[in-house]
Amino acid sequence: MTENKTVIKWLEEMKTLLCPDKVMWIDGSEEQLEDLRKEAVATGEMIKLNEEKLPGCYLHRTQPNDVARVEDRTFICTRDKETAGPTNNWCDPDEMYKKLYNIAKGTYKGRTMYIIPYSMGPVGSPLAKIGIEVTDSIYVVLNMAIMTRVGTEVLKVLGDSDDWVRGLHAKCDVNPDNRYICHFPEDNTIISVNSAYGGNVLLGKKCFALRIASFQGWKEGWMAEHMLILGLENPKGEIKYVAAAFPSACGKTNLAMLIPPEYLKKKGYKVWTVGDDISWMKIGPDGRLYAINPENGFFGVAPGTNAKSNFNALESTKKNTIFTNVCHNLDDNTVWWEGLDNNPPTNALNWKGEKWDYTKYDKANKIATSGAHPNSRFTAPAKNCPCISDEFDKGQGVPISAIIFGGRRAKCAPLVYQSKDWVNGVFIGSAMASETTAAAAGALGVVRRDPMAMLPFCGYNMGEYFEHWLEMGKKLGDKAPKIFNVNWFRTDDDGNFIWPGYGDNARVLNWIIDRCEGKTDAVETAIGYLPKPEDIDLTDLDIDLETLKSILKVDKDVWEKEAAEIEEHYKKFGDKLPKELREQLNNLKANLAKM
Ligand code: GTP
Ligand code: SPV
Ligand code: MN
Repeated sequence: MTENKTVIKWLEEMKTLLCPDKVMWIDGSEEQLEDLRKEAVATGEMIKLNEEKLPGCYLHRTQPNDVARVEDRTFICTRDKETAGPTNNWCDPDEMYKKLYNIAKGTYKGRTMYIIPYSMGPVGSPLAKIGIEVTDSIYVVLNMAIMTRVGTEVLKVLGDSDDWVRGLHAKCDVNPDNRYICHFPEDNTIISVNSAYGGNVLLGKKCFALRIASFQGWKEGWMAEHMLILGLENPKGEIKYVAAAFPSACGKTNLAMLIPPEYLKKKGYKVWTVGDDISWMKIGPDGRLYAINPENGFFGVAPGTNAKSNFNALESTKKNTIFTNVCHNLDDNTVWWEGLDNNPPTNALNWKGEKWDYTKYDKANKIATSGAHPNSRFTAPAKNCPCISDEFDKGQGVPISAIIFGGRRAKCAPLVYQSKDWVNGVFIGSAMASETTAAAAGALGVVRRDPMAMLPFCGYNMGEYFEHWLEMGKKLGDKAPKIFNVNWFRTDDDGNFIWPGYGDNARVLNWIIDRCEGKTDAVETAIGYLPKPEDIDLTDLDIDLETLKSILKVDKDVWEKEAAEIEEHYKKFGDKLPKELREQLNNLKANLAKM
């Protein structure tokens, strides 16, 4: 398949280590993928779904102990511990290679070693990068073939270059006590053992496109971010692009594909999706920031996805999609999840493959009683998406007008506000917090600081990462995107969301774009510029101005507590915390004191 000496050498090492019975290069052809699907169905690894209702779709279940990313078993292995920084698990690379090679040794015996050459970003794009993943899982091959561009073409583009990311995945016996997701950014290498779930094993995604790529971006002067990218088209047909960073399961896929409310649709507003999870951004020849989506598909959260909340995501899943850990409707061999509709199947298997009784569903104990796992997912080709952007496949990137941060905050952050400038925006991103979700193993609903939604994904010292953001701002100067913060998740005293969210978030996007174009005023507050309440259009909504005001409120006491928590959060970074951010915190405190 290739004469690239660096590739051949590494693959020889892998073969010697793993001892596969067979070796198969993934060439990207439909015939080869179809053979693999058939094989996976024959072994029970995947279930073929109803060909009429869900053509080309499959269901896969992972082990019940292997259903989400495992942050406590994710490591950044750099020679110097300081390089990994205070927010990552660290281990000495030599020690970790030894440990992982011991775990993986001989585990491909009786199995096939699949070699997947893949491109993150359109093949040949100046912003794209190449990886090779070896795996013993057909599920991984088939998912990678949706999520990335795989095959022979990629090797042609690579030629004899050594600029590619090595990825070893070995399922082993899926033992959680020996599960490790390890990154060696100084060697462009990823090793993942004892898992077979999504973000742990589709090595192009979080492992490469965020952890390794953020490190590369730091060294090479670009950015790899946990951001969706969308284009908002106005009635004149102009499209403005924004990138938004929200933590896992906080609404990126939903915002990326939103359908504006009827009154805006009628005027001619429309959203085009460029990406729903990851953004690679580089300064273009005109000095603006350009973004590509390095992925080729969506690995989206299934529960809550329905024709009303996210029509475009649901449409994307109707063909050639792999469902993981959803509920299996045995009556018509289709799939179901909580929030799809109000008709749970009566003859069904839950995400563990057990007979499921929907009447026993208990919201307080979802893992045990739900049909679909709360972190169940669909892997759908991007080209299925009815609103996929024309720019998606082009590879030169789209110019970003605004960067938006956000998270789940029941009380603190207002619906939307704008930073005073880039440095203030970096401060807002660095101080971001959100309630934890089912996307990672661990406690749910706990507020944690998640800077730029990158806490689990930054491949180096987060203090240096903040500095890198500040540096990018200096290079961008007055061409820098404007930075905003949003929060769709403010709740009332009964715990209900106050803002309707989903498609209605277009109302907030419009304010953001208006601000970027200098078309609308704002109110200066202690934390940044807030909208004048009447500037958020409430047409056809049954929210009154008073309710809107309540979610635009900056509460002095709440924010003083927030400032104290940010101070605590900042302590971790020691002398790596850029002094500009320390000044920003002091300014915030001074502004609050004046309130
Ligand atoms: P990852 O794929 O884990 O990175 O998640 P994501 O950020 O793409 O989140 P996604 O869009 O899949 O949404 C996750 C959950 O948030 C789903 O249950 C959605 O229904 C819910 N959600 C998304 N947008 C909104 C919103 O505007 N308001 C409310 N209340 N919930 C939302
Ligand atoms: C996330 O958790 O942010 C995801 C899913 O997008 S995973 O690929 O598992 O990381
Ligand atoms: Mn994500």
